[in-house]
Amino acid sequence: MAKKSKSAQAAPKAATDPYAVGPLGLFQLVDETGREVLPMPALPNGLAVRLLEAMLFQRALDQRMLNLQRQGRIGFYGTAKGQEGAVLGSGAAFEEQDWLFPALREGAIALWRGMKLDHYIAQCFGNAADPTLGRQMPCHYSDGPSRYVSLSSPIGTQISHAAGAARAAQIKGETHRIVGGWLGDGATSSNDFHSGLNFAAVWKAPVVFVCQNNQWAISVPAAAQTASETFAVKASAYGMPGLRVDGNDVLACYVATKLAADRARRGEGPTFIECLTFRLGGHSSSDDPSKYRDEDVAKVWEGRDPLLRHRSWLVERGEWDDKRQEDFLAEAGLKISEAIERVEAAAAVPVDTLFTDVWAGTPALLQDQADRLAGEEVV
Ligand SMILES: Cc1ncc(C[n+]2csc(CCOP(=O)(O)OP(=O)(O)O)c2C)c(N)n1
Ligand SMILES: [Mg+2]
Repeated sequence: MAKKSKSAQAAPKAATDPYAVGPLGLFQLVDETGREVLPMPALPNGLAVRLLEAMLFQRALDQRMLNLQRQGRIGFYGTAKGQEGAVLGSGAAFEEQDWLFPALREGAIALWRGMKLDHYIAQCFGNAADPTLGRQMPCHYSDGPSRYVSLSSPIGTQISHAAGAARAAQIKGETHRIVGGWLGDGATSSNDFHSGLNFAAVWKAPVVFVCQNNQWAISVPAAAQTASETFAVKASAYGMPGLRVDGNDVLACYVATKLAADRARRGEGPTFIECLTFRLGGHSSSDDPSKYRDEDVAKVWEGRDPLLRHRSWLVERGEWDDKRQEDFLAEAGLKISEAIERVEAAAAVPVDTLFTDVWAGTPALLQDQADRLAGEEVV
C-alpha cells in the first residue's frame, strides 16, 4: 500500500478538531439529514441513545409544563424547544464532580445529572414539594446532589459565578473538578460576560462557557446584539479559544464540549463555545414571537430540529425505530403525569419559612415580624 503523504494524514485530524475549525467556522459531525459529514469519534457506550431519550423527554416535559402555565396551574415557564441538542450535548460532557452554572434553558441537564423529576416540577409550582421552598422564579432550578446551581434572573450573572467557582477549585487544588457556565447570545452584552471571560482567561481557570446562540434575546435579534462576525470570535480578545458548533447537532456539541472539558481538566484553561441554534418557541410563557419575527424563518429551523437529526442518525445505525420511540414517549408521558399529580397535591410552603435559612439566629426585627405574623390569620 502506498504511504500517505504527511499533509494527507494531517487533514482529517484537523477537520474533526473543533479547535482547528475555529471561531469563524462551524463544527458539525452530522448534517440535517442525519448523515455523518466527518468520521465520528468514539463515543461512550450507550450515550447516543441516552441523548435522544433525554431530548425526547425534555420536549415532552416542556410541552406539559407550558400547558400547566396556560391552565393557570404554574406562573411561568421557558421551554428549550429546538435547543435540546445544544443543551444536552454540552451538559453530557461534564462529570459528576463538576459544578454547573446554567442560564434559563438548561433544566434538562439537571435531570440528566439525576435531579428528581418531582423536584423539577415542584420548583415550578413553588410549593412544599420544592426543596428550595418556592424562593426562586419557576425554571430557576437548583439541585445540590447534581451540583447544578440556580441562575439569578439578571442576565449573564452565572458567567462570573462560573469563573469564580472555577477559580475556587483551582485555589483549593481540586484538579479533578471543572466548571460549566451557560449563557445566551443576549448575555454576551452583559458586564458579567466581560468580567467573567476576562478573569477566567487571566487565571487560566478550569471552566467551559457554552453560549447558546438561539439568535434572539427575547425580541432582539443577534444582528442587533453584536457587530462581531460570530459570538465565538469574541473569545480571542479575552485570550481563550472560541469554538463554533452546530447547536442542532447534539453529537458535535458533545464532542466539542468534551474536548474543552478535558482541556480545562488538564489545567490548560477556559474555552468559549458558541452553539448555533434556534429558539423554536417563545422566549417564555409571557412571550409571543409572532409579534416580532418572521415565522417562515422559524419554519426553516423546524426542519433542522435536533431531535429529528439525531433520530435519523440512530435509525440509520439500527439503534432506534418507530416502535421504540412510541413506547418511550408513552412511558415518558405517564411518568410526567404521575409526577405532576404527586407534586400538585403538596401543600403550600409554610409561611413561617419566610424567616428561616438566611440567618444563623433570628435578628430581633425579623423575630418581631415573625411573632406578628404568627398572631395573624394568613390567607
Ligand atoms: C440584566 C437584565 N436585563 C434584562 C433582563 C430581561 N431579560 C430576561 S431574558 C432576556 C434575554 C436573554 O437573551 P439570551 O441571553 O439570548 O438568552 P435566551 O433567552 O435567548 O436563551 C432579557 C433581556 C434580565 N433578566 N436581566
Ligand atoms: Mg438568545
